[in-house]
Amino acid sequence: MTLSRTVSAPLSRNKHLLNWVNKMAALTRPAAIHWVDGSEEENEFLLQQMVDSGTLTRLNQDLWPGCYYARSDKSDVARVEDRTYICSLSRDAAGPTNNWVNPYEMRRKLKSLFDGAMAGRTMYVLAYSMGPVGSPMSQIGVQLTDSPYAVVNMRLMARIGQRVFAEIDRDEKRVVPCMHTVGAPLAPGQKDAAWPCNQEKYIVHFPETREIWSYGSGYGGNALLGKKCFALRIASNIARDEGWMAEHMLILGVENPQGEKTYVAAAFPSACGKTNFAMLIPPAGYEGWKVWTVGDDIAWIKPDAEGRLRAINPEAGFFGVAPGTSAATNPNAMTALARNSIFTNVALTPEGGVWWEGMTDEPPAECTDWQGNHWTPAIAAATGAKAAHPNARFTAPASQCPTIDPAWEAPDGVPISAIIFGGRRATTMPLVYQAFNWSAGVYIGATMGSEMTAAAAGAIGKVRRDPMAMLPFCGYHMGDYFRHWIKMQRSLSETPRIFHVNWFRKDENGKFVWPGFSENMRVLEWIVGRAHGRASGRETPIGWVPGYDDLRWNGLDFPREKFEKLQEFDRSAWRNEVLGHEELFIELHDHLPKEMVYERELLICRL
Ligand code: TSX
Ligand code: MN
Repeated sequence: MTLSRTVSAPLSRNKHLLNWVNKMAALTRPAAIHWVDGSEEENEFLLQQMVDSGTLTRLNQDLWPGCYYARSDKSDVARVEDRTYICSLSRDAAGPTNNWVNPYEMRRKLKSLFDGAMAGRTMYVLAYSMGPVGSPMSQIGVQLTDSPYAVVNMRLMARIGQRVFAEIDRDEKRVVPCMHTVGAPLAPGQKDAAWPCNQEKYIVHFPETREIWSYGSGYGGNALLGKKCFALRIASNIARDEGWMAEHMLILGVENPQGEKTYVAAAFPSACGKTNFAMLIPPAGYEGWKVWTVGDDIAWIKPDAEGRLRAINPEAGFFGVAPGTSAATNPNAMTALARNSIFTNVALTPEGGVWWEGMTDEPPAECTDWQGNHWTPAIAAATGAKAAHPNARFTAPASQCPTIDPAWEAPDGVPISAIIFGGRRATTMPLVYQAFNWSAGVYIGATMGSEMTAAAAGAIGKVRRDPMAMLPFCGYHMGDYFRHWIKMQRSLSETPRIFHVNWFRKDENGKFVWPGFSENMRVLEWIVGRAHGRASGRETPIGWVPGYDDLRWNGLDFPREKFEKLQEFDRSAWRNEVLGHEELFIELHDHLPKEMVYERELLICRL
């Protein structure tokens, strides 16, 4: 192997790690190997190198200090679910909701794809910890990547570098090996693309050997392997084997005026405003109340010695959807992303700033859109061109969120008193209801879903089931995953209470009935009250619901009749709803825990 540049000295003495790095370098044949130490100077060096190569634009530092901008290839803009594989030994272990390929066959394929794939590039050896370094709930990965963009983003999303190598060397901790290449080797003298990638993409997980191989993409969840690939798909397998839970959930803390703090975790399908909810600001009428943010996307939840669930956010940053994020919808996110952030596929303004649809009421007079084209509001009106891609992202340090919880890096996590499921539903689902018990709550999570919007493929108004918001992220059979949820109760002295919310119910004119956003605090207060056994509720066939007088209404003019409409239980709509549950269950039937069948029967009887 010939290396045109100095190989930086290995930062670990772990011989398994060194052997693996050498073996993978021999396979992918990079021009250099760079062990990522995670320092400020190294970060500056990588950023400058990407500015020079045209991958990044340095934003106007007076407006956006420490911020950079990237435009991806137009074919590399999102996770690729149809190219995502769970390669367990048996197809049955992956289940019908995952793409499966025989692991031996897939290894052969990957070996040929990765053969010489890093030629002409630097291979970065990126050690990262999901969760605070040294926490008993944390897990370590090492990503070998030829994407400096992935390195600088992972630096914001995880704890990386020297301190993680030290952790690996300290107690020979098991490490998840993660291979990543953009799949664009460079011949000598060949000019690089601003966003190198390959039209062919593979996002591959080997759950038994706890490995990740990602080929052909530099974008988000395809390339930042600590996030969806490790913290959800691989971690869900580890969690199932070890008796804990890796969930697609935000974590927030509600502090009341007495200083009592209650933590909840919540799972929503996409386009429900999960990040906004994680950073909620209490409305008028809630003086003395505070909502603290622990995480906006992933929760690792484990029973402690007392049998209570405790959760950590395994991430260190937010990789949020930019369009729709504004000072009106989420001022905390706007503060978090105002400095030291990376923007991908938003629009670039002539002043060297960024903009996206929904950021301000008034669009800029002109800008460069996410594909590098000239954009004006007139062009947009005539052609429908979007300045920012709908999946444009900001990568921002969690520490910069004004409401970041003082305990967000607590090694033992925070105690979880309630779990919230939700979906985007125009009908049927009330604003809020509480499950009768743990297994009824698991049933609610297992059957949750969102109605298709115009953007998604499929009939508008049809409910797309997304169990626990884990459909694209559960690394094994979904029926076994439900069983694991059911079984968790046995290791708990007290189960968190389980709720379902729906901010999106519409009236007969197609208008949202609930104002949402900050006003969701009123629902959150009831949930916290119920979790502590103080708030009252009424029994209905689907669960416990608040009456009008069970919510706080000061600061909001929301009439009783409107609330009754929002909470209305429609028996015939629910009969239809239960039929929809069956569709998913049929697919999973041979792995479905009997509790799911019983819960369904009980629900039908009550209807
Ligand atoms: O994020 C949202 N949340 C959660 C906030 C904590 N959104 C944005 C949608 C998807 C990314 C919402 N949209 C919410 C919501 O609670 N509710 C709605 C629907 C809605 C939209 C506009 C209004 C009201 C409701 N406007 C007025 O009432 C004026
Ligand atoms: Mn997510």
